[in-house]
Amino acid sequence: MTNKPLVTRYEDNPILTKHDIPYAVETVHNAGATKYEDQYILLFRSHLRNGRSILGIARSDDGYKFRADSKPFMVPSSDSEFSIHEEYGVEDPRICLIGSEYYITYSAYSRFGVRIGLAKTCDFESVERVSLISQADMRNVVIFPETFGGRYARMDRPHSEINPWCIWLSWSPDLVHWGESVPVIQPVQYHWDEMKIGPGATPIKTAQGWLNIYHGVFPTMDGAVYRLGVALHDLADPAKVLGVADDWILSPEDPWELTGYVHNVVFTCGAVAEDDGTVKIYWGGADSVMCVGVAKIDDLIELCLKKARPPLS
Ligand code: BMA
Repeated sequence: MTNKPLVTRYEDNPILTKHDIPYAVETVHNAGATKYEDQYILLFRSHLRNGRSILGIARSDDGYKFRADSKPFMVPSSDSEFSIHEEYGVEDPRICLIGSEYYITYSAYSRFGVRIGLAKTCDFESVERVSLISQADMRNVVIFPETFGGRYARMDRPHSEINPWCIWLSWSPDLVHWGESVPVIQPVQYHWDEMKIGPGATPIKTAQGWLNIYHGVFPTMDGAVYRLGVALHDLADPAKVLGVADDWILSPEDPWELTGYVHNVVFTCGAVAEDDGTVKIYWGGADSVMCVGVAKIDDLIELCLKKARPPLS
């Protein structure tokens, strides 16, 4: 292995900050990403001045230069089924295209804990809530964009006071009811992700398997450091992990990743695979701004398989 970074940061990072948003927000971070009708879409999280979060939308022709819409895309619901669970805000969306619908999983925060909400849109103009799809406490849910034997699969990350905080995989017949959950990747002691791990971007289908770009956290005397890592899941059975890369692929380095609302954080909720074998990875820097970088998908897969550690050890 050379010292060459696997992810090449875009030279004009950060690509979106609060100064680019036409309404009052304090941060722009942790955006889900996808392509819709030749446009790149970022659904980003913003803290308001009361510390609670809403979701905004920004669009781009090239995946680098984004323009935010004049209004937020999702704010806490006023419909009683959802409002009781979204009182403290909506956070960290992931986008998954299934058929012609874009499904959005997001964290719904309230005095009762954090649950996952499912919403959908077919045009990124209007959005409809479908259901709450987890109990408290759960964060970081990413749905696989295909079914397996007629069932949907998702990766999730239950909270627990009992370590370790693993990545789990659950199954569903209808995207609403989920079960048969199993842990699939576990943090490793004194590794860069020893404190906790969680799903990041919606998995990317490759010939060798599903590429999972996730986040891992290491505790230091100066607080937690959030980094990104990769794992490869079996194409036919995503609960089977073919390899977890021992090394991280991205660590906070740029000034806007090292300091901000929460220091030392790179956190992804979305990536877009391109036809040329590269992937644009989008990440929040220090819970304050949005950044992008490019990696070769084959390099990430090679790291999963050739520099692997056991998924559960
Ligand atoms: C996690 C989540 C993320 C956030 C990260 C770093 O627990 O709250 O939304 O980016 O912490 O603060």
